[in-house]
Amino acid sequence: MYTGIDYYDTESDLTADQKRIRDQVRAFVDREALPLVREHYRAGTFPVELVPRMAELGLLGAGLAGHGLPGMDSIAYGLAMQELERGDSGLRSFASVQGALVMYPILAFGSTAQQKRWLPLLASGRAIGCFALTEPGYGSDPGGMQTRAERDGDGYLLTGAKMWITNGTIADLALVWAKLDGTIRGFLVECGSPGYTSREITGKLSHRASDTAEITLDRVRVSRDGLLPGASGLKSVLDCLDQARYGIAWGVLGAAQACFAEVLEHAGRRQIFGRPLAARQLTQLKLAEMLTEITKGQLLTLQLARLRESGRLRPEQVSLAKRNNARMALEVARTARGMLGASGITDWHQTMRHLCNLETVDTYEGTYEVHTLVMGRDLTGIDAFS
Ligand code: TGC
Repeated sequence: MYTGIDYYDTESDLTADQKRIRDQVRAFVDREALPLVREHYRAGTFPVELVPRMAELGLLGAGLAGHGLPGMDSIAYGLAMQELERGDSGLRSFASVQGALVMYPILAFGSTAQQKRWLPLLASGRAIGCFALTEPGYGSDPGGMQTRAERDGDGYLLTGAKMWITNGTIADLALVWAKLDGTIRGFLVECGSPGYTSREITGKLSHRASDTAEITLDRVRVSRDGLLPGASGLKSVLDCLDQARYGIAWGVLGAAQACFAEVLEHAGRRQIFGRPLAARQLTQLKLAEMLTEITKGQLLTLQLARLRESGRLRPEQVSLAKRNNARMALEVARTARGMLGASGITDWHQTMRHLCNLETVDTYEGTYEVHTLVMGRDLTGIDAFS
C-alpha cells in the first residue's frame, strides 16, 4: 500500500479534513483507477467509467464553494490533485478542466441561471465540460484567436477552429472563447448544436488516457443566455488558467512521487554485480537528488496554498510553481526511467507513462518558456513577449 513521500513531515501540519480527503483519493487511485489506467493508456482512451466515483469524492469542482460544491480548502484541493495525478495525468487533467476551466468560469463570470443549470450537472459528472481556447495557430498567444462571434437576432453565431481540447469528444458543454466586436468573450455551447463538430486527435504518444480533440464551429448558434456576462478580455481567460495551473503545480508532485516510490522499491530489489542497485553510490546520489527536488516542490505548493487561502496569491507566483514543479517532475521521471533499466521503457512499470505524460504537462497551460517570461516581466518590468 502506497503511503506517500513526506520527508519533511508535512503530514503533521495537515488538518483531519485534509488528511481524510487525501486518503480517500489515494485509496480511490490505488483500488479503482490504477487497475484500469494501463489498458486505457494502451488503447488511447479516457476511463470515463471513473467519472461517477470522481464526482462522489468531490473531485469535480473540488476547490469551489457555493451551489452545493465541495468547497475544499486550498491544501485539500491540492492534495486531491496530487493523488489523482499519481494515478495518471489524464485523470487530473479531466478534473482540472471540469473544475478549474469550466465550473470556475461559470461560478466567477456566469449568470445565476447559468450557475443553477450547469454547476449541479458538472459537479455530479452528469455533464462533462471542455475549455475551447487554444487554436491551431494560437497556443501561447491566445489573444490572437481567430474564432469570431457575430450577433444574430437575440443570440450569436460562432465560427472558428479550436485544437488540443481536453475532454473535447466526450463533452456535453464547451466553454468557447471567441471575439465579439474585437473583445474576447466566453460562450457556453451545447456540444450537439448544429455546426459544432469535434474530432479526436490521434497519434499522441503522451496523455494517452486523456481525451484530446479538435473542434470546428461553423456558424454555431448560441442564444443570448449562452454568453458569460462577467467574462471580458484575455484577463478573464487567464484568470481561469491560473486556477488550473494551481492544480497542476500540486498534481505533478503526485506523478513525481509515483516514479520515486517505484524506483526506490526497484533499487532495493534489483541485484547488480552481486549487490542491490540501492547499494551503489550513484544510485544513492540520484535518489537523494530526486527526494530533495520533490520535497522542495511540496514546500513550495504548501506556501502557494497559504497565499491562495489568504487572497494574496499573484499569478506570477502560480507561474513559478507550475514552471518549477512540472519540469522537476519531468526530470525525476526521466532519472527514474533510466534507473529502471531496460524494463523502464515498458508499461510494466508506471514511470515511462508518467514521463510521457509530463511532456504534455510541461507544455500545456503555459509552456515552461511562457512562465519563464512571465517571471522575467515581473522581475524586470520589461515585456519580452512582443
Ligand atoms: P497581457 O497583456 O499580459 O495580459 C492581458 C490582460 O490579462 C491580465 N493578466 C492576467 N490576469 C490573470 N491571470 C494572469 N495569469 C494574467 N496574466 C495577465 C493582464 O493584467 C491584462 O489585464 P488588462 O486589465 O490590462 O487587460 O497579455 P499577453 O497577450 O501579453 O499574454 C501574456 C501571456 C503570454 C503570459 C499569456 O497570453 C499566457 O499566459 N499565454 C499562455 C496561454 C496558455 O496557457 N495557453 C494554454 C491554454 S489551454 C491549454 O493548454 C489546455 S486547456 C485545457 C485543456 O483542454 O487541456
